[in-house]
Amino acid sequence: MAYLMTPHPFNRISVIGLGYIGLPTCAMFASRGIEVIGVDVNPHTISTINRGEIHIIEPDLDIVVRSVVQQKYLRATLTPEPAQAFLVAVPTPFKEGNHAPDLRYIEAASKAIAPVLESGNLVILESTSPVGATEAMAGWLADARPDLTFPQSHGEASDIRIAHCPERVLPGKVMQELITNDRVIGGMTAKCSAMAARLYKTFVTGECVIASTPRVAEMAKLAENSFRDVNIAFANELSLICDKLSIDVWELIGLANRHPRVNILQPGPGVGGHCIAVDPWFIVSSAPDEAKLIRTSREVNDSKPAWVLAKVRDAIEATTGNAADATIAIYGLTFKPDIDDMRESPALEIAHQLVNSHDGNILIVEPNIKELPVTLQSARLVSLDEAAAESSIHLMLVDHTDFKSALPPSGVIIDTRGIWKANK
Ligand code: SAJ
Repeated sequence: MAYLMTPHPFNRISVIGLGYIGLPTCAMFASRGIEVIGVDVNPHTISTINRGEIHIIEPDLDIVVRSVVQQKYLRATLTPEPAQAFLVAVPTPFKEGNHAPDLRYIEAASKAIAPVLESGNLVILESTSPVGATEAMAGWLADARPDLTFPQSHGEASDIRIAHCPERVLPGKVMQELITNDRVIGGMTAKCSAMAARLYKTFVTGECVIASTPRVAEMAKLAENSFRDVNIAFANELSLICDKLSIDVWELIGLANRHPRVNILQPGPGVGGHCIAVDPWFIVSSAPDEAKLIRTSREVNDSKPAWVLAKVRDAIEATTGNAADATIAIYGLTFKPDIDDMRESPALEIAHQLVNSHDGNILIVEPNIKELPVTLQSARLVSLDEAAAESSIHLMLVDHTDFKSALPPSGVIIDTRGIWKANK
């Protein structure tokens, strides 16, 4: 009996936005033999990728990108080209001042791909988005292409299929989690969802779970990151309470977590990154009167850097009458361990404040960067040994693997991650 294989319905797809999510997603599809056109507004990003190189740090991404560019499965360009499916993975920041979501990059991406859309195409919004963003994207596409029909007006009979499928991968484990995590798919109609699920099944081994609407899929992603933010805020609040009551918060959490239904997260200098420090505000912005706990958690986490800075000021006063005599070593600048990403990093914020206010020397140890950001040029990037030998105040901000194996230096230690305590 002849064995008939169903041909893969997608042989050419396009990813708009070649950042921390878009580029790994390109790599995944391309490594499965699909022609991928990556689109970005940054010419440097385009030329880097077309040389088979990458402009971000993410384990194993470089190997895959080099291979798929060499084999001509992945090509990057500034101008969108026709494809069967378009995945939009552009930033969704909030507006300065009021934390309202800023959808300008989704709008720009919609307007950029609209001219090349063809009947039968699928458009997926992957960017973490406020509730209603997928419908807004559908509106921008429809406005630009009155000759095509869209699900909001023509339902299952539409020319174009539209879905939201939020990315949910952990920076540092993107290449693994893209494959194994379940995906939430919220199509504007059942056919939109089915088509999106078929596309992701190209490389996803996790389940592709269909949500009833794009709105619930949008909210699911926001709820996931808010859940984590609220739980980290609980740990950060405990660290303040324990400090006041002269209790070691790390010991406390270790003891409490021995309860079978308790799993307290780790306190730190605050919450960073472009996701957890941002996404809960989208919920607050949509439901300001109801989202009390979510807003307070954001405020608790955002206030932690100021608390750490007060601890440093206390340490300076306790060790020397003259601040200029105190050399401060800062351990870590990134928003979490073993990456180079400093976006929304509380450690970077603390370093900036100290560089701008401290009269003495500041040394910075950050094994994941080769040079300091320009805004920190008056500080010195040094090795762990140099920092330990030359400083009187040691401020541990990021639990990098290199730091965890180092012995605590002598002098005053302000350890926001609880790693040197364990080494004592
Ligand atoms: N943090 C703590 N204590 C903890 C855990 C984390 O202070 O116990 C801090 C980290 O130091 C960091 C921040 O929280 O500053 C966020 O780090 P993270 O590792 O919790 O999360 P992200 O931002 O790297 O990735 C999150 C993930 N979301 C969830 O785990 C619910 C990821 O799955 C999402 O895909 C990603 O956000 C995203 O892109 O939205």
